[in-house]
Amino acid sequence: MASGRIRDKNAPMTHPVTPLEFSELPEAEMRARAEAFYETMRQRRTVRDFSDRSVPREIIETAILTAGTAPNGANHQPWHFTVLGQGPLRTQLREAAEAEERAFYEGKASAEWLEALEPLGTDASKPFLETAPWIIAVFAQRRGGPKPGDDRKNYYVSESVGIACGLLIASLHQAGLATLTHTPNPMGFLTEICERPASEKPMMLIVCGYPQEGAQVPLHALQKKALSEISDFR
Ligand code: IYR
Repeated sequence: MASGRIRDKNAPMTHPVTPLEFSELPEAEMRARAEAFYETMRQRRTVRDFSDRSVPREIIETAILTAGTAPNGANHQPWHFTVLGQGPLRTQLREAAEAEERAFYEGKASAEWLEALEPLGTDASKPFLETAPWIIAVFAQRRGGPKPGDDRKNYYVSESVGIACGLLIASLHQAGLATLTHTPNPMGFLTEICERPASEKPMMLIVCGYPQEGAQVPLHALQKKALSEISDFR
């Protein structure tokens, strides 16, 4: 009888396996590393004013590789990242996004939504779409599979892509860069600008670079809920 996840050596092997590489840390070091990571991550800010200073492409590539390590449905890795450097596509992107944002702020958004956004001070103007050195457009693939070119159903697509975006943002922050998660709504224009298939859903833009000198952040964004408010232990 098989017990738990440990393979019975006499059972026929259904899928290839390899020994887990796992290095256990001394408890003091576990605590210190968890604290240090929290200290790093709590310094992350969503930045809306970007400098046009360049950032090496390799940092973006490594962050995307990091995003690609995210746990995901059946290891189909249902994501695609289109990276837009500075150039004419950015003007197109800005014009298309600002048109949607104007429609949002000038009518589509409910009064409740606009009220929720007030403490952030956002409006339809998105100059960072042209200034920031890199913009990563994230697409979710409803179909795909574990290998490039597969065409099978993907599973837990939003969850998988959401986790990948979290890792991407954490990697860029850890590398010393500022980011902005931007979600113009609707985002259909990204399919065309990035030349992606209609079967992929544009999920978000991750704007990345250095903050503009004198950049400010809304105090509202610094208010984080307490541990007791976001968790319970039973
Ligand atoms: N997409 C708009 C509105 C917006 C919505 C939410 I929810 C935010 O957290 C921030 C902005 C914009 O980018 O201005």
